[in-house]
Amino acid sequence: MAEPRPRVWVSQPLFDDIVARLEAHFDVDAASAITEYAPAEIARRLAEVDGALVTLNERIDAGAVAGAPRLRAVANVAVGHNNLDLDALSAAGVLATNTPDVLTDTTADLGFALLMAAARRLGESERWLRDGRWGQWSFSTMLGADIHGSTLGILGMGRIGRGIARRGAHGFGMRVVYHNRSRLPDDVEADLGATWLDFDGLLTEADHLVLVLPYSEQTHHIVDAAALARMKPTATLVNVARGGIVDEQALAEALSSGRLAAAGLDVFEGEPAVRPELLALDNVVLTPHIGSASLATRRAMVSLAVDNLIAALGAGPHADDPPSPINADAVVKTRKATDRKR
Ligand code: 8YV
Repeated sequence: MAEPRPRVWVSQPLFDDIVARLEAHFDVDAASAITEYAPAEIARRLAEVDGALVTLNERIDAGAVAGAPRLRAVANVAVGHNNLDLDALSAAGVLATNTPDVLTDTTADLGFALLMAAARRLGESERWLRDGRWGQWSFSTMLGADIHGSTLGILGMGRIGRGIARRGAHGFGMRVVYHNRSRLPDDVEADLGATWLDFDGLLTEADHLVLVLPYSEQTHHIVDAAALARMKPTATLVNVARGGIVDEQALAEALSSGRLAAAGLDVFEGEPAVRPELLALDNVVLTPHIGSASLATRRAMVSLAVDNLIAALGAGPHADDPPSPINADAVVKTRKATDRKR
């Protein structure tokens, strides 16, 4: 008798034509409407499948995988994977994958757009014009901070950080300084025109500071009241990483007291909720987590996640060799140990 086909769950409506590629290999249960899942519902879905294609909105933790004996792969449609408990997935022998590279430049573009919008007060200017206040114009209306020739600070120098460095150094003649756990090789620094500083040096020297580091326990609220107090009062802060990196209450206070000139935020600690204190401020530009949101890039992300899921479940031309695994080494160890016990 033929083996039953593996079953996969697709948690949200993505691009139907791309998701349809899964059907060549698997029985697919794809959500037809945007859905907010309670943890028990995620566990129930995972219990029935061999693989899942999920977004950042689905938290896959120990509880979610505990009752999912068939589950072998979770493909995240995002490069960040703080929604996945990797230890729990690895311990259960579940391979997790993400979508790096395809979104690097689109997200770097958005980081730069937010930086320019915040420093040059675009949101505030537009609201002012629409409010019919142009008649009150004076020579000091909407004075902002220059981008060109200023010092661009970058916290986290991964792919997106480097994309932002390139835009700043080569496009706007900025001096680029960065802080990262590990320094880049000299030739990469030279190519980017970027100089490593310690965290305090980065805070004090940057005219504009862009956050692009992964979120973890170690980076939770790394930009807190003390860090904000070290920044120039004329500085701009941009966050395109994860909301939890910034203490938003401290940021709102710094922005409203004039301790910090401006901010551009694409990510928030309680997404989709945004703190009322931030919503009330004119000197912060707020966008709803659209870093990777160009049509071409979102399609490329779904396509890569589909390739990952097909390969991770041992099908397709790259069977068992998915393009972007996250926890492959740990999973191999778990699976070997499980095989030994059998
Ligand atoms: C999201 C992101 O994937 O990739 C990431 O880590 O934060 C974004 O690209 C996207 O906003 C969909 O949730």
